[in-house]
Amino acid sequence: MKALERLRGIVIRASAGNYTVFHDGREVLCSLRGNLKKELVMTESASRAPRVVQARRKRLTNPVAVGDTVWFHFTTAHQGVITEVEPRRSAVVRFIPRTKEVQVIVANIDLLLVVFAVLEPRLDPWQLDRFLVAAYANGLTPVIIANKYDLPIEPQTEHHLQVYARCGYEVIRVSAERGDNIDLLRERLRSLIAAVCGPSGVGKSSILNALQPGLGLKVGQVGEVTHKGRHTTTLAQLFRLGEDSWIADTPGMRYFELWAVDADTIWQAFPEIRPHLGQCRFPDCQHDTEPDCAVKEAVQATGIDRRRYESALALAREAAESPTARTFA
Ligand SMILES: Nc1nc2c(ncn2[C@@H]2O[C@H](COP(=O)(O)OP(=O)(O)OP(=O)(O)O)[C@@H](O)[C@H]2O)c(=O)[nH]1
Ligand SMILES: [Mg+2]
Ligand SMILES: [Zn+2]
Repeated sequence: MKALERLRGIVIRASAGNYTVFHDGREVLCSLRGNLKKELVMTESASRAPRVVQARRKRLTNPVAVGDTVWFHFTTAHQGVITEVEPRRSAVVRFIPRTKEVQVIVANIDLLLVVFAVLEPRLDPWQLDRFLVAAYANGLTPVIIANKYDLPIEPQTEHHLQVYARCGYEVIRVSAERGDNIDLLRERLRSLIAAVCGPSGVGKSSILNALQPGLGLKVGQVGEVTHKGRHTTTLAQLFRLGEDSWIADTPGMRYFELWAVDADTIWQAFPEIRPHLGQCRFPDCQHDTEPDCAVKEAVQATGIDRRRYESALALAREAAESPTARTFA
């Protein structure tokens, strides 16, 4: 018999020990080599993202996740077994309080598309800030997608979008319905793995459908209302866009649960505030009522948006009060 050929692929679906691996234009249903699970827990990759580091200290429920690059070999004409998992570049993880385990929702995401509508529902910058902090804590690069650009834009919303752009965030304005900037977005995603997140009803599924006609995701249906007290079994799934781009639809990511994110990390998550950190009179300055606070001075003296500062302050307070599991969006 011919020696088993090792092949490389990407996990696009995972459920109950079965992994769909995409390789050379086809899907191969794979299982895991017997003791791989144990080994992987020991050798989880060394990413510097705060949450990934935290994740390595906790037990992982799923050592192989959607988005992982794996090596496998065929066991039958259509099925295979995964023998190796490459180290992760990033991981979106979720903490399950009941079992104290960590679940990787999706691995190796290059970009996180934070989708909001300009109207219906109106863009809520406080909520958007939470997603952006969550992206930072997960070590992900966010891109703000302002959808429903076919609807009238209120001056306040336009103002918020300009503030985000000034802070250095990439903002792409699209209309899934009319097709505005969908080609531009598709180009932006080329050769990358992206995931969408954002509140319900903003048009995430509509954008995926517009990017990839024929995908046929259900639109206009409000998804599961809450994840409280349990975790859904539905994890991410990767959809292929064109030749070499992938986009994850991640049901769990409407609700970011941030855990073990401390106040410092929250302040650092604000790129316009970051350069002013570490310069306050008190090393443990909360940037609130303390005298000689470099952050507050910067808010007075530079163009830092006051609402963004207040948003950071509120999130940092929240983090200080309940340092463990919190629902984060
Ligand atoms: N006017 C307008 N409506 C849109 C646009 N994109 C989506 N919609 C509508 O917004 C509603 C919600 O769209 P979905 O794509 O289901 O939103 P979603 O973000 O996937 O929502 P969940 O799955 O509940 O998280 C639907 O009625 C869409 O037809 C757009 O660009 N313009
Ligand atoms: Mg949807
Ligand atoms: Zn300060």
